[in-house]
Amino acid sequence: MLSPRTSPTRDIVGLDGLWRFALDSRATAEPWRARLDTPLEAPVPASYNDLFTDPEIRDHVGVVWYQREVRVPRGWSGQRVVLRFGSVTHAAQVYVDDRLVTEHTGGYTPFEADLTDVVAPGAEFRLTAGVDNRLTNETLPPGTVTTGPDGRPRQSYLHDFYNYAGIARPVRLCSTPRSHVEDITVVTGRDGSAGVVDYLVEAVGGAEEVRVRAVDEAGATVASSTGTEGSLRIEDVTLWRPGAAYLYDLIVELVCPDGKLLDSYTQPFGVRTVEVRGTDFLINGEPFYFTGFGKHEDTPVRGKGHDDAYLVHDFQLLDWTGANSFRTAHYPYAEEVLDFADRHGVVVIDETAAVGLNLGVQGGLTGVPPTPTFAPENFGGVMGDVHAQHLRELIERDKNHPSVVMWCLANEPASNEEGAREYFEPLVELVRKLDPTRPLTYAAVMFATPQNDRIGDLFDVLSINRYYGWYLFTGDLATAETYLEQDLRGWAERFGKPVMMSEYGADTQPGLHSVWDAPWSEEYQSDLLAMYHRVFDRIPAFVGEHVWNFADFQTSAGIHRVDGNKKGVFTRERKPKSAAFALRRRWQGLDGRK
Ligand code: GCB
Repeated sequence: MLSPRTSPTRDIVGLDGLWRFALDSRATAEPWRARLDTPLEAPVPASYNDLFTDPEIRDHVGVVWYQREVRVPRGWSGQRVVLRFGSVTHAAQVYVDDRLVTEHTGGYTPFEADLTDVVAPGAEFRLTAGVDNRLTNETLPPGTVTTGPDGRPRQSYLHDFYNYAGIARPVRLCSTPRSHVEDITVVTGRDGSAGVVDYLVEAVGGAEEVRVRAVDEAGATVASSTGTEGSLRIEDVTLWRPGAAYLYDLIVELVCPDGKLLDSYTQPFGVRTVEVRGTDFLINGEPFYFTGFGKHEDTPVRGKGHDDAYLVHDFQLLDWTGANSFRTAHYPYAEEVLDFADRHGVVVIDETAAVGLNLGVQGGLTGVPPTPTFAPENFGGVMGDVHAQHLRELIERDKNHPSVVMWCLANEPASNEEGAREYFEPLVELVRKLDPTRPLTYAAVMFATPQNDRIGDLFDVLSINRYYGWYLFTGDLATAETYLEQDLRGWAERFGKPVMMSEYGADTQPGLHSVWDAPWSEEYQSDLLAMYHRVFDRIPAFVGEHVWNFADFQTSAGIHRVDGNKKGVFTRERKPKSAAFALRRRWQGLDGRK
């Protein structure tokens, strides 16, 4: 599925703005059949939870309705008309007037409905979307809905970030010609100083010719070809490098035998290679060391709604700290984020929404699950198929982004439990088939040790989440340092693969200071990070450090969280804590290390 882009043959009408909004419990039956009778309006894109003061809306479990009118441009006659949602969290039912036009489950990937035969150019239609936020043991992330004593549904889940829901990414009405480019896949390599660009075009329509050309940033055509499949050679190629992005455009045209242009689509791409060799992570054949963060899509009021102002500011702060990369913890981020990373040379580890495949977390620090995680009644049943579908949609969406250098299949799965290998083996096989070019990883939970992990050998890079000095040995950094080093050396020795820290950090209340190792103080956060860095620098197989988290973020209510998770080195409003300056000194090389 291609990202919506205008071209000489394609138009887009943005449908963002205020839509009518109502809880299902307050709407009439089959609310898509008429104008939604509600005093409320909700912005798109945004999560709906924090917009209203009514607690029933914030904590709602189930379906809500969004509705607006849409007019199809008059000039679109003879065109194919496609409605596209960037994401709906977590499941959607979409109606055009009285008709169901599409359904989709999975809260962080796009979906489309072909409306060509349903709507008419120049005419208006009523667009209604039902949005379901329920998480079950057949969704990713998973969760459980129970009924409280008062008969109300209650949602619980196994991850700590708040279950924001709604239409969180842009909605667009797009026109394409009926004969059109449906999909493009670009894979790049190098041959000496030349770039080799293998492309595959999927076209729908008649027997028209496919013309392909690569254009550089100055607008010069540097290579061209014809046919749905082929290889372009760019002499003296300018590589896409971390910190020094360079993008070419692949212009794909469908042309009639008489020379008439039927469709045109421009796919940006970067020429770069990614490879794991021994214990090195190589980009363009050069060792790359990840510095950066696990992030979240999370801002005040908007929740997980995409926001270009926060996008720009967050990337400014990444650059300011000297971060060269981030992980899309714990779900695929908006396409706008990856496009920006492509243009600005920021490296991305792209993660699925598979967070919480671990019942051990219910056992607290013991990690003992109440029932086995991969038992058929838990995640050993249909979840594997659900997970496979999430991976297909992720790779289909993100395969052409040069910024994406690795797929992360899951965060903190129960990789130490029986059944983990049987669960992950087919998924790893699937991803390697869909994309043989990118390395694979998963983020290992603290209960998974170098001794009991069952899946590390299936992957290319070992990403380790650890909280020594926070959840374990709280306030005792000396003991934490000993255990951390032993643990990380264990992973490096057992697997002989690159190891990176995918999470480490400490909750920190800005403004709290101490001369001692006092958890929650700004000094403790900085000292804990410095302790981890000493250990990393002693382990040769180490390829990166991603602090948890870039910024404070909202969580569900709990006695160990005060208005959310405070492990950010920036506050939720993006103000720096002391640790941000300490990281900047290390990552910008101001401490003399570089
Ligand atoms: C983890 C999770 C992350 C949490 C973090 C924490 O291991 O991967 O989602 O937010 O710990 O702060 O507890």
